[in-house]
Amino acid sequence: TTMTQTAPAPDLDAYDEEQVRLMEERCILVDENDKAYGEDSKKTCHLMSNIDNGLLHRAFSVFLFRPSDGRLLLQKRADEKITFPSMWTNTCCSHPLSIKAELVEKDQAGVRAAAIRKLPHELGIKPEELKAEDFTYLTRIHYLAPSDGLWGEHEIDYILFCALDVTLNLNPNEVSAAEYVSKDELEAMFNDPSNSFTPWFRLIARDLLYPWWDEMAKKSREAGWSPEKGE
Ligand code: DMA
Ligand code: MN
Repeated sequence: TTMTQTAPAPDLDAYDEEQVRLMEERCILVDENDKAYGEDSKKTCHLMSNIDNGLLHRAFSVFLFRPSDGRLLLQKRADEKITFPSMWTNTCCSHPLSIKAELVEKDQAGVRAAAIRKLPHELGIKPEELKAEDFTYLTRIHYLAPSDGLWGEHEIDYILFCALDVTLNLNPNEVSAAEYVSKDELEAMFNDPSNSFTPWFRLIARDLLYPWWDEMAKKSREAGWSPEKGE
């Protein structure tokens, strides 16, 4: 391909063993039009040296709302995460992998399958509580964000919303805390300088979240729920 040579792998001994293992996952490489052209390791995809050479991969971000009160489920990333550790972010983010089921593009089937794989892995939600059609696909965003000098993100990120009651059983290697928040509670968190947030969550909150949150609440009201309790 035209891609320039990727950098040599850094020494990962300083990081959490399980998170290092997950760096061997195979991400889907895409061009700026989200056309898939290959695969490479999660490690290769998230090294800033490769991102600086244009390496781009496919990802997803789930925003899950509690139907009874319209609150959004946030997670705090575990201290063990190699990229963006210990930051508050949306419900769940990860990557569809370069495997048959997660490469399917029609109706975003691959991304939905990846969400149904990762919500249980990170938050302990039972797979039988999740169906592909529970997710509303909003849009894709292309963004680049450094984490530290070594690591970063450069993705085409599929945004998925859902309103669903779920049971939580956090995986401490992935998530150190989870909280349902109203808009006011989220604003208060943003205004508290002791909290840090992932750059993509800040971006989506700024550009996309609130109108859709209102839309979600309206649909919930029509279905007989009472989201205003969460305001
Ligand atoms: C990557 O999330 C995806 C986005 C949209 C930033 P992540 O770092 O949480 O991935 P994973 O859970 O697979 O480590
Ligand atoms: Mn990524």
